Amino acid sequence: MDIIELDEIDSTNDELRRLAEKGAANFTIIAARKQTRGKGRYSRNWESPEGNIYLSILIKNLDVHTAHQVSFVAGLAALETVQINVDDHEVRLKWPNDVLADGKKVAGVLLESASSRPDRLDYLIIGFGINVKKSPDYATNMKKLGSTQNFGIIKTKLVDEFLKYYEIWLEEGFGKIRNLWLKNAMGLGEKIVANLPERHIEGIFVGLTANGELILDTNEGEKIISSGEVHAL
Ligand code: BT5
Repeated sequence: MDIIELDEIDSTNDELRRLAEKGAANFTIIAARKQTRGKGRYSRNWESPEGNIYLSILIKNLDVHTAHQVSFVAGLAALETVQINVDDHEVRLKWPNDVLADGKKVAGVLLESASSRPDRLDYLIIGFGINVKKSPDYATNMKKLGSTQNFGIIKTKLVDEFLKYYEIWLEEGFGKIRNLWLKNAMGLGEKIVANLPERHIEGIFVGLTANGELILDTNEGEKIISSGEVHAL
């Protein structure tokens, strides 16, 4: 798979959106050495100095009802990528798709989409930020975790792992992806808190629904969380 390599860009997601609007092909991939306006979810900032991976993949014409499941496909790919060479550390997925090593964030994924019809997405952009050599103080990176892997190999691995899990999703369905994801989940069976815009909900993280929502067992029964932030208690 070819990767369009850029030295610097505002955001690989934004650049890929611009390319998509001009008709870029399915599975166009772009990567940049650094970003000047890297983005997280909810318009948050993603620190993007040179030395890390910033890579976005374009997928066109997905079913609008299942497209968000690709978020778990992407999480698994990021997890496998971070895990090369960092065996002595606990690398886990945090819902919906952060990768944490020893409890600190080492990678994040941002999904963005566009649709002009009710049933299909025109496209989905999957943006990966993987801290290879640099990270904010509160986070971590692969080098700190002992990885000596070559940058190019890590990038190729990320794309290969994404395509591998994407194929599994297409052929075996979300159930398989969900199970793989849960095997690597942080806090399963433990008490966590979900921060929603209007309130916080505490409960035991018991699993994911058939659609990837978080299931919390709370004092008021089972609650289904479809978006937001979760933290260990
Ligand atoms: C994410 O958002 O984790 C998604 C990050 C996706 C970044 C990629 S890079 C390629 C593509 N192009 C883009 O412009 N974005 C994508 P979220 O869960 O909202 O986490 C954001 C929060 O993580 C921030 O508010 C900070 O607290 C923290 N943070 C910022 N930069 C970080 C970094 N480099 N490493 C770890 N944590 C970081």
